[in-house]
Amino acid sequence: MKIGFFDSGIGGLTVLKKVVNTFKGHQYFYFGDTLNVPYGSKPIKKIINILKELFQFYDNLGIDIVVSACNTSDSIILRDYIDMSIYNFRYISILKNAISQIDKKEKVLLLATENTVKTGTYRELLVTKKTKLTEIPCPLFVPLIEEGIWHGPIAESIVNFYLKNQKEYDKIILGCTHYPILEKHIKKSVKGKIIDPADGIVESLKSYLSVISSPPKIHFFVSGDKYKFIHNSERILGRNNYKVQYSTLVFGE
Ligand code: DGN
Repeated sequence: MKIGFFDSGIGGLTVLKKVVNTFKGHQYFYFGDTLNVPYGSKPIKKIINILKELFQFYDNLGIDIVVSACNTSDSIILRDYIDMSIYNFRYISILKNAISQIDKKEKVLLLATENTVKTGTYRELLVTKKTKLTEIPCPLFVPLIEEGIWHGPIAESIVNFYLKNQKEYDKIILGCTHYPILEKHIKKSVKGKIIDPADGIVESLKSYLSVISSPPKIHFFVSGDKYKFIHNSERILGRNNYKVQYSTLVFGE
């Protein structure tokens, strides 16, 4: 099968990694919009235009399943700004797969981008669970991660800046696909069970994908600096683990 992913940058690779490691030998496509990262503070109209062009491109490629590896985009898409019924692929929402891991009446902390929090989509989806929700936008996390600063005192102090003096939660949703990269620091700053929505995505995909033992093929499309992306993606996915191809592609110009 052909499975497409998208994110503003390298964050969605945390989702891709879990999917590829589970289902292996399919054909994977990943769009990392590093020219326009971060989406968290971009005008929503700009993100919508980029996504519409990307979805048409994926549809033309004959992609079977498109996985949202970007909470910010998904929180906009679920608001019906884009008519998803015109595309032939199945769309997998990351927010819905995060919510599926939350139980009723839990005390939940949502860490996400400014735009994700602003859309209120998580808030609305959680209403049925009657949770006690606290939302913290963490706008410095994405630029930090895109710069490759994942460990050490700078990463630690930025995480601490947003999360100090937090009480204990039942669940902490990593509501941005970049954030699992800082999980070690987040765990030190605030107590609660970490929820990575990517785990829900892997579960959902079990209904559509079989495990194929042959090596996976991944085609990366990157809008910004290709070599910076390759360096970061090798740090996340490992080197030489997959057959990979990189192309430059820009949407929303
Ligand atoms: N990784 C994305 C998300 O899950 O929201 C977007 C991050 C960003 O561009 N700010």
